[in-house]
Amino acid sequence: MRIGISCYSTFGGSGVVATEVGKALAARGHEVHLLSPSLPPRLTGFESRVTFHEVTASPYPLFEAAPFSIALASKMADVAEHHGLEVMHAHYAIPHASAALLARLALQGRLKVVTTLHGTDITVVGSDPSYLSMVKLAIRESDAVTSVSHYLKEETIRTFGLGEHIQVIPNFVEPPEPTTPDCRRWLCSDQTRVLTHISNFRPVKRVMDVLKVFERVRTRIPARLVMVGDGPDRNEAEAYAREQGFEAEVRFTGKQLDIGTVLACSDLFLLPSATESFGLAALEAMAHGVPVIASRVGGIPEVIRHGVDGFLEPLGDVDAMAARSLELLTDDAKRKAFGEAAKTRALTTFAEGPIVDMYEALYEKVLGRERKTVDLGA
Ligand code: GMT
Repeated sequence: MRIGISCYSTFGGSGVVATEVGKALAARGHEVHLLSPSLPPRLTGFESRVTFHEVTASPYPLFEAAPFSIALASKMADVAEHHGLEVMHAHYAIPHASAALLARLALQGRLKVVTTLHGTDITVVGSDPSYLSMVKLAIRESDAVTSVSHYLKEETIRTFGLGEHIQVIPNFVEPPEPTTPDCRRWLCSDQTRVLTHISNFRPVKRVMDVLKVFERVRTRIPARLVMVGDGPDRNEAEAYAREQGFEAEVRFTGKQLDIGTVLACSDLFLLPSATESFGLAALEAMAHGVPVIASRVGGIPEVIRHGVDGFLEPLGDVDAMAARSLELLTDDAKRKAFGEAAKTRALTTFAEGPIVDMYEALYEKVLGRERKTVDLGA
């Protein structure tokens, strides 16, 4: 098949999933065209069947803001026309799905549109009156719609009153590359426990809760906190660590491409989000054998089993999260058992192969074809 994939190029999970789906499809012999405002962070190496198309909205004095959605729709239509794309897979409803529908219109229906809902496009920004009608249109008019968790499907139906046809296709993770746990050396001694958080530091991630959990843990055991990522709440978090006098125990790394090395050095992952449709960062931690302490919200319980791969506590309950953190950090055998369970779950239930099979089968379904075996030599 010739497939277009449209996504954001930021470090967020939707761009990660879109890029990994594209790479996996290309490895199966499909021709993949990735459209994004800039090179997605996970598209680092040369992939022989992946072509990248940068989407740029040209400025013009009349425009108050360059219309990215129109530039994206135009690029989708051009790439589909010139490369004979059959399917455009839009990752994140706003504006990828509505742009894909416009491209389909421009091509008089000669392009199928598959939309994947990732989370905040429904739960946070999607229900904002300035986007709501277009998100509804995307859910109603796409040839197929997927969501990354059952929670997100239910939330879509609850918010928009439609979406019974949505197919749940969860996110996936690949087995981690072998890494040497080098960062332990710059972080701490072997007796010191390492807690990690990775996110875009937006309010929904509640990074202050991460700091407050760590603050409680550090008074009981030697510990370090690694904060990976960047975003609006980073300054407040850094200031809090300084004001409370534990800034030397917290390392803010900023955005990192190599999260594998950080996770390989971690004993525990913290994800106290206000909402999370899935929690891809937690799944990546689990794949590295790192247990997770998270809030019991959204789709997180579909990923992390309470008392098996980690612990889920009420939203904002930093005392409970700290107590659970200490429970695992002070008991090596328990932490190892949780880490092993987490790894097994990540690499079996959320293994790449069967999940990419689901996307492949869905494309074939919208194209009205029977399932075919792809010849890798083609
Ligand atoms: O978490 C974010 O704010 C970024 C967002 C994105 O689109 O990249 O993440 C969402 O999609 C991820 C991939 O499907 C999910 O793992 C995240 O849980 C989801 N974020 C939220 O629901 C807050």
